Amino acid sequence: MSTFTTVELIGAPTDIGASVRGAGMGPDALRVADIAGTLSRLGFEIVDRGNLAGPATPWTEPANGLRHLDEVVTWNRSVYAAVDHALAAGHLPLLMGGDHCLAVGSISAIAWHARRRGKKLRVLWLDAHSDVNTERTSPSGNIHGMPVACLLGHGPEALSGWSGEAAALEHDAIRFLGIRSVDAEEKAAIRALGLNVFDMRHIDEHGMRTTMTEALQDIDEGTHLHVSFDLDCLDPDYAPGVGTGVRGGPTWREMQLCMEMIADTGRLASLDVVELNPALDVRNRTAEVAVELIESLFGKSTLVR
Ligand code: 6HN
Ligand code: MN
Ligand code: MN
Ligand code: MN
Repeated sequence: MSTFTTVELIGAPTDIGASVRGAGMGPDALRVADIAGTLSRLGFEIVDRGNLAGPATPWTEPANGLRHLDEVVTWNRSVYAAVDHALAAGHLPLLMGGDHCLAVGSISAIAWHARRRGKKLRVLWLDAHSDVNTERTSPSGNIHGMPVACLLGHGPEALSGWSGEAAALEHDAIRFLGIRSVDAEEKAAIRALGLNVFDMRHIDEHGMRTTMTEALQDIDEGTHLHVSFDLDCLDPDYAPGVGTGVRGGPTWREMQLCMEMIADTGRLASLDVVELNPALDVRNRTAEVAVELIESLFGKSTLVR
């Protein structure tokens, strides 16, 4: 379904932006769940770049509202370079996190390439959380709650401007899906910035099909479509292996439809899979569910017709 023939797997084994340990084991859990074999059976060439190296997580308290800022910057620099390299080679980068702070490096590199190629960048942010905190609003200081603010040009300076523009994303380039845990000041930011949020109430009332039709409404031939898939988007009944799970998310089947409708656009050009925490998982179930969903995202169809 994608115009890409080669998928490049990039492992970023770190929990540097979180305060729960374990997301650093995400890349290998996805490999154990056979992410490479699954995508190759769909007809893609797979290049596994292995795991990036980076600083250990020091587990210190936040300083000036930011936990582990220097290490978060270092990890994101490596992610930026790896994603940039994959895109330059004409490959589809699949970032295996790691926690969600890594989307700063990933999406900044993608925004730089999309702009150079004259593509319209659209990002689907599949998450229980809106991740739009800043060092001034965050209740935790955890940078995995801030990547959207960074990409919109409102985050800490050290994580801003990486795409070559003040903001990697225009406020209307990102659509949030599955949101159900938003801090009070994040709500104010969402309103002030005019962000496009399809929260759980919206999915409950309109269903996944209508919601996805709305979320994908302006995707066309000129679009670079990026999916930033935080596994806590799913209901924890289906995806227990996450550090900040929130009840009341989409079911396995609803999430499958979401992925199938994205695949149908034929515009998927890059992907982050983040927040998988094998230390909290049950027999690698969440990694297996992730691979099943990624399979649909890359065009496996359950349609019989
Ligand atoms: N994630 N809003 C909370 C915070 O600490 O800022 C939770 C963030 C979770 C982030 O799951 O990617
Ligand atoms: Mn997230
Ligand atoms: Mn989340
Ligand atoms: Mn704007």
